[in-house]
Amino acid sequence: MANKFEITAVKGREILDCRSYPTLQVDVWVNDAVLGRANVPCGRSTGTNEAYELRDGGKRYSGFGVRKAVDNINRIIAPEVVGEDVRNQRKLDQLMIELDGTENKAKLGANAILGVSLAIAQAAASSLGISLYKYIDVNAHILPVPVLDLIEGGKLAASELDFQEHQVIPVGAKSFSEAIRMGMEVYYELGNILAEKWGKHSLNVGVEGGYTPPGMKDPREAFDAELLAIQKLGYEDEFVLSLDCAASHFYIRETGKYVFMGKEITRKELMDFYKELVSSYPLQSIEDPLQEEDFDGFAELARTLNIQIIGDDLFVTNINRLRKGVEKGAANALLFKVNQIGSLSEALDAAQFAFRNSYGVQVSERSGQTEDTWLADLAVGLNAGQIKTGVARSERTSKYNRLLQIEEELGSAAKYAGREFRQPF
Ligand code: 2PG
Ligand code: MG
Repeated sequence: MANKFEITAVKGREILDCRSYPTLQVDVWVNDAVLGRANVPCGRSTGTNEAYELRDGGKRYSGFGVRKAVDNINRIIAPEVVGEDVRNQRKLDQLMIELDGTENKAKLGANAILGVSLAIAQAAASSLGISLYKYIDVNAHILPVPVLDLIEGGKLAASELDFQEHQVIPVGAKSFSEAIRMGMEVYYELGNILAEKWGKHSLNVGVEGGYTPPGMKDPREAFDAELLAIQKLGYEDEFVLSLDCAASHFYIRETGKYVFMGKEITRKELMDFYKELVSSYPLQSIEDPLQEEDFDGFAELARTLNIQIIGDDLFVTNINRLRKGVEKGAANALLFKVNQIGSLSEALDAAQFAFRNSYGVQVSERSGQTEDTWLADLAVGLNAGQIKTGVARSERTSKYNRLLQIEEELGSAAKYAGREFRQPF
């Protein structure tokens, strides 16, 4: 008979993400009785330095199939992991990293390794009879502010906006459940405002459920509409604005310029534009304001703007890139996406390194999500204080619904990050 914590089976399978592209689901069985299951997310507006996502190529699913990764899980990883104690997360992650042997997990696939890594964590928590967030940290109690992407552009929407996400954050709410209610009320009200001014096609949504007003090109128009919705509801003191510019995706490497609102502009002009936005709007956070290799530019913005500057494509949840960032003072927050690095323990290393250096951590979805909810548990488990997981449809709301359960489970121990979202304690 296996011991109570022994991994007795590992099985990968191909499933669909929210965009109907294939992704991985992994089952880890403990003692033939307890199941840990995890789905792997995928990005679209990806950073160049992310770990390798293994796809099959060929005709099947237009090349996006993940049968090779499934095979790597079932034939290469499973035999190594079966028989091990499921609570040894770090040891098992290390084992898979060594089995892969490449710098960026190109052999087995970061998607394959991550799926097993997350399913191991889920299985360990279930074997211990506790929630995943408590398994991550016995002191987990901070409910994150939801960073709501209400108007979409860039690579995630068929709109003309260059910035990817025009977000609102309900920092003035008293609890997570109140924050979600207020955020969604703004979402409905914004829908009415946009439909009236920009036409009913505004209500078509992008990948994360945010609106896509036709003809809207200027991020200030997006902010104005959001602020109007916020004001109409009497919430002007309770919300702040934020952005994910995803600037690598409108950067022209050959010229070193950015194509923004139909014009080629210099890095300096873009940085001046951010200054103007910060002085005219309640803007408190900007993700990826510049292209992914511009550590010096990220440092200058962190020094001069006095708001949160988040590195997503800049850091790719990689402790080595984050270390370089900390040395240079580049940005002051990490976007935390576990599949950018490809194992839970390496992602946790990056988050802890960020905290230790007074960087904020925003736990984030990928545009290709699934109905799985481990992201919510990680946000609370890290006491991160901020989560970004889109605004509407079940692959997004499943995380919010899980956070509502966690808030209930924690009861009076729960604390909403609110205005302290950058450093919740
Ligand atoms: C981002 C994300 C999601 P993707 O840039 O932050 O919001 O996009 O998952 O496509 O990389
Ligand atoms: Mg981003």
